[in-house]
Amino acid sequence: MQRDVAVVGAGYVGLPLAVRLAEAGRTVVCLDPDASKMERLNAGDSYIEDVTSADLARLVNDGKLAGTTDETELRDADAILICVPTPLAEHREPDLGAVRSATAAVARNLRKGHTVVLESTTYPGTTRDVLQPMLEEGGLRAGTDFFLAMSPERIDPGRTDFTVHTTPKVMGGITPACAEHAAAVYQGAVDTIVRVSSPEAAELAKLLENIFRTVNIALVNELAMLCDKMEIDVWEVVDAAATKPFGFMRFEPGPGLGGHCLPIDPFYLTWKAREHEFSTEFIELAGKVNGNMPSYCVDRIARVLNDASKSVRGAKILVLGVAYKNDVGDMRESPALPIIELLRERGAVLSYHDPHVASMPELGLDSVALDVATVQQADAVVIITGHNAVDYEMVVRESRSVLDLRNATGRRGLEGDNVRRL
Ligand code: SAJ
Repeated sequence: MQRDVAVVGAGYVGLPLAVRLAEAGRTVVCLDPDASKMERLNAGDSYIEDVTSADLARLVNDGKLAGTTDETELRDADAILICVPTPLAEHREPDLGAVRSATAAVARNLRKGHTVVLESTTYPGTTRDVLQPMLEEGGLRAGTDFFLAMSPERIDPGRTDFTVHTTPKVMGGITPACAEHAAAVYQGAVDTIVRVSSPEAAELAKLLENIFRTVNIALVNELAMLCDKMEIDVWEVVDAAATKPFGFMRFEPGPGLGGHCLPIDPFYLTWKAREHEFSTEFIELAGKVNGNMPSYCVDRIARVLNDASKSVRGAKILVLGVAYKNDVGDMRESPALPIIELLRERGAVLSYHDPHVASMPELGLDSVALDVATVQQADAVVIITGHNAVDYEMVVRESRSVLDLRNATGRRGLEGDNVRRL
């Protein structure tokens, strides 16, 4: 069946993109190796928080959207968008395995007239040096027989103020004709398309966006450690600096850097820069500072217990919030994991409450109910992620000690002699 667009990889990036394109009138097929996900998609049963089953079912029933595990369906699509993960491998080098297998599937089904767009976050040169040769192996040429471009995804799970529709889309083609054809795929589905001169510019723009965040988060994390020594409230300092209406952007200290983007994307550039004998100092320093935050926070917890004449060994510690950021259930690279492991190594007895994470099988823990008894039994309560669906007023009232790593209490006006903050 002929379709306008095929989306390869129907995860937290691919599915919302496919839904947006279908809502904009395109006929879309999602190709994903996970048959259970494709069955759920075809049944109108969403597996992605940002996509409602109602919207999905409507588009599927209208014949606008379908899921498949059959790569030959790529042949009948006019455009193919690759939205697969780009993790780091064992030695923190890029792992393009998913990108290569997706590209190989596209190459096996490539035909004249196809437009192929890479959306996955990656180092500059991936589209030209990895995808283009693979796609041209069969004899077709990018720019004349088919069209190849890069347009980095900017999906922020859970965000509602900016969506696929309203977030500007950066687009760089191997040739101008490639850029033209790729832009046409998104025209009408996204409000703004920002053309850049090459795929490399598009690849690097996305990395800059996320490196900018990791470096600035590391800056405030370093400041938090200095403020602790200087007995200055870093949260008050950040609040004050953030009153500057220009030339400043608010970042907050925390227990470390989690998620599927920030801890990973910058090291794609670090790896590529080495080819040019270039060391990305800011990225590596930020990685060190942010990577050190979990052990720094464990030392702060030990100090809180020590102030109550308690040792870490045998202390009952209740962790509030283990997801990588507020109000999501995603655990990827969450700093809660190393913090809990380090506390356990020192002999603490851990429990946690997270309204978005029912269990942590890798640690053999289930989320406990947050009630007065649970809070009172803890020698210390540690707020690692400041979810909104937590009764911080009760926590402050009933806890012996609270170490708040996110200022979840302070921003709610909750103070107490038993409360310490990062
Ligand atoms: N964090 C801090 N302090 C801050 C901001 C974040 O410690 O001031 C921590 C968070 O707790 C989390 C990690 O950093 O552990 C990453 O947080 P994030 O707000 O950057 O959220 P992400 O990882 O979901 O980043 C996504 C990215 N989106 C894409 O890559 C398309 C990022 O580019 C967005 O800027 C970000 O969402 C966003 O703005 O929400």
